[in-house]
Amino acid sequence: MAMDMFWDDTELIEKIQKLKNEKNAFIIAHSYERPEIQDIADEVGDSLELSRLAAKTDADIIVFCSVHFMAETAKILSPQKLVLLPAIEAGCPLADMITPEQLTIEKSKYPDAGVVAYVNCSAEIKAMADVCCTSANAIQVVNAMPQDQILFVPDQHLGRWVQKHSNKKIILWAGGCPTHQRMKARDIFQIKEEHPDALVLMHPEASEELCQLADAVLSTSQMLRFCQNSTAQKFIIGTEMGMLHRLRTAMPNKIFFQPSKGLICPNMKMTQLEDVYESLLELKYPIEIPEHIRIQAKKSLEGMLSVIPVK
Ligand code: CIZ
Repeated sequence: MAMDMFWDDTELIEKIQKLKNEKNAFIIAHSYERPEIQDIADEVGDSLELSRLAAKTDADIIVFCSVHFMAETAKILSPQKLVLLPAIEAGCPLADMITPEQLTIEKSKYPDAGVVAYVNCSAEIKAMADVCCTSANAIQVVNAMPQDQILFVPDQHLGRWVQKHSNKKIILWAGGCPTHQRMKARDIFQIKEEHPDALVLMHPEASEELCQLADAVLSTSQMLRFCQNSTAQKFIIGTEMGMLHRLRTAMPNKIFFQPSKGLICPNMKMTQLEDVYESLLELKYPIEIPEHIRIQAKKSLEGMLSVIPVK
């Protein structure tokens, strides 16, 4: 009895909704968040879709259930709003694989190269780049650059994927997402054997070997649209497991498989309902960015949006 009461979230969810309305807050959750967090959010999406929604809403408070760089992106675009990250320790190992000092050194080695930063990086790195990109628009952004040489940071796998679709010379940074790297080719062979009629969709943060095994290489927003428009019924989803909840919610009649148990991002799973409640109650944890960095980082994000607006 006591256990049942402990795990019943109904009351907590009601308290969250009440506080949200009282404080005119907007709760957004990344597609990699826990199912119960996605379910209480006003919107679920990829980092940039969510930041743009955050900028459009007339809410005073944005509770961004995700990791630090994503909440930062929302703050860069909406400096007047209070942007809260409920689990302050939720970082991103990929974003931590590049520092401003390291980028300064690398830029000096390639003075003629344009610098393209995947949005999975800190506000400081965004501020030092010429332009940002997401996994949904990286190819178009790189191809629109005036330079022939591009220093692409910090994800080497996405950079390699872009290189396959570009005549530019891409200089790769040795970063990568540990979650996507835990997926192995043998996982795909095994699940394909069990479900030969399922299409394999791979995220470009996965290794080249895995991308080669896929029917399509897509960002999370592209995966959603692909599955909605496809006549296929079964899909193997090569990205963080939270995405399966988003796809199953949007398409309850289709079947989605997770190819590897390793596809779980510990940072994305840090935010729990209790954190969202406390975040709203105590206004924890506000994201702040020094204004000179925010202005430069905003230019890099706007540069990307001028090449290819995110729908
Ligand atoms: O930018 C994002 O939200 C991430 C991390 C992946 C994607 O493909 O949407």
